[in-house]
Amino acid sequence: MTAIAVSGTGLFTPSQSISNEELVASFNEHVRRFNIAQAPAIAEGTVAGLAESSVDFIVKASGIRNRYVVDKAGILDPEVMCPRIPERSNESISLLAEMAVTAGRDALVAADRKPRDIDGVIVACSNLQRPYPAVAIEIQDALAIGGFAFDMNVACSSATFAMQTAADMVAAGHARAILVCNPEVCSGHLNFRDRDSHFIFGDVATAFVVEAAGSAVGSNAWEIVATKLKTRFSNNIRNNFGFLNRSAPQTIGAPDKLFVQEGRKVFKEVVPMVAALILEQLAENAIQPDSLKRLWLHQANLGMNDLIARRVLGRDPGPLEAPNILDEYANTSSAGSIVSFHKFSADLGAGELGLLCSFGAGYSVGSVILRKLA
Ligand code: CO8
Repeated sequence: MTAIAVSGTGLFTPSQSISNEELVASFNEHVRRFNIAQAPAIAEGTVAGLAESSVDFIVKASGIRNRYVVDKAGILDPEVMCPRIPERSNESISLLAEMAVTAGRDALVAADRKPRDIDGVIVACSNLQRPYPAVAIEIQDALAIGGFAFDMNVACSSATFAMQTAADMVAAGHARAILVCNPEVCSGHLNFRDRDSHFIFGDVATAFVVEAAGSAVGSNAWEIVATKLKTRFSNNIRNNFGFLNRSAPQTIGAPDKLFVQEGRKVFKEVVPMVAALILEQLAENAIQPDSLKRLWLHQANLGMNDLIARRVLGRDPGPLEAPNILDEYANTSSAGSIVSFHKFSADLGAGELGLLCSFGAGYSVGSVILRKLA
């Protein structure tokens, strides 16, 4: 079997950000206005009054302190509470493709590759801007890459599932190298009026190049030692937005057409599923957990990551063993573990092992053992 590598990564971070303090101030203003407007119905008991959000709760429950977004003004306006993103003409590059192209160029530079060296583009993310033409084909066109391109979606696990897909295609000889992009405008699908989840997500794009390990020349290239994917159906993270919505017009715009989750159930059910899958994968590859120098985990919740790291390592992780980017980026869905890998992998030495793992809606878990090349 040909050895395959992730030979370079790229990152696009939006220029605007929102702190917890700003987000909570806007949410609480919405609550105040709603409760005043609905005061008679609340007093009668026919409408439930809304409760305020709190910065302390957000930090304690999630570890999130900040998020980057593509439009701050719309999200923070209590009368709007969603990003305002003007439609672009079909002749202009779409927002998702634009973000991915920036991250993709970065990844090509890191891998020391030119577009002519790449034979395929995969966009792997939670929320695609449109059904077709594939955003990946738009990126392929913008970067002047040959070969083929397609979109795929496994929610938060999209990047790791695409890593295995790309690795399989390169190993099978279908492409010399593939650029995988993970553009995530999570703010577009987040219900900023929902107290339980309004703080969870941020926007970002990541990208990485997958090619044969033998030809990888990037200075931070990692051989893919093993991949392991698992899915198990659950309704605990769900979004019912889709093309059939117009066929049931009475529920268009209902809260379930945005991100909805049973956060506590997700926490309880996903932690054991992820820890078991990682331990199984390590055993199958005769790798001791202690040999892993770093865990680049999906960035959904700090408590979840601490627990998973503890179960895998059998002890508390050291400060840099399972790096956290949640505090700055919040949950960026499929891109989160790649952001962590992008920022916290270059310092490791040749031959050292790390593990990249994403998990989320589906449920889905994707785990990749990586070994640093020389
Ligand atoms: N401020 C103050 N108090 C609050 C707030 C708030 N904002 N929200 C809830 N509370 C209160 C509750 O009312 C409750 O009060 P009480 O105890 O009196 O009933 C108390 O705080 C505790 O509430 P929870 O039990 O809900 O709080 P948790 O400790 O469970 O924390 C979390 C909530 C942070 C959501 C946590 O459960 C969590 O992070 N779970 C894991 C979730 C997760 O990982 N999800 C992954 C989904 S992402 C994915 O797969 C991709 C989807 C596609 C992306 C879409 C883009 C938008």
